[in-house]
Amino acid sequence: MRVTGLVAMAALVLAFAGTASSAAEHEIKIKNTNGKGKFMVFEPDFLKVEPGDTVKFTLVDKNHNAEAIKDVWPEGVELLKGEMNQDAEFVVEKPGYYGIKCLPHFTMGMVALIVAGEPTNKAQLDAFKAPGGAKKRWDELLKNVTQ
Ligand SMILES: [Cu+2]
Repeated sequence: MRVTGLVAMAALVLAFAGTASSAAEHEIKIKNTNGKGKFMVFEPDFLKVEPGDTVKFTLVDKNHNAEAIKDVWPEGVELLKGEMNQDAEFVVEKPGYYGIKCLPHFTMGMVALIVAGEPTNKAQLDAFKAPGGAKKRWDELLKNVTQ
């Protein structure tokens, strides 16, 4: 009787956890400008998500793409590789820091950072050196991350 009760309770807890953690969808726009003097932008350029969520990149302006910064990407998760002039999306399969770049505008600072759950790849984040003009914006993004 006692065991049956425990099993029933465990089933209830699992059922509740299942509904509570239903995956969400997030959108990042790919744009030429944010309208406030910032050019070549992902908007938003910082997102907090949960593992299992989907992140969609919507192309607003042409001549951009969205793809993984492979040095800041959890091991074992397929690298995002959006085509030029296309929307893109990926499922955030694991906790971690996910770096995003637009390939043609990477060095101009067209970058984004996604944090999922409790990241385990902080070492990647610490080791990564953003190139050229991306450094300033990348450093701004890092301020969102609790040290
Ligand atoms: Cu771009």
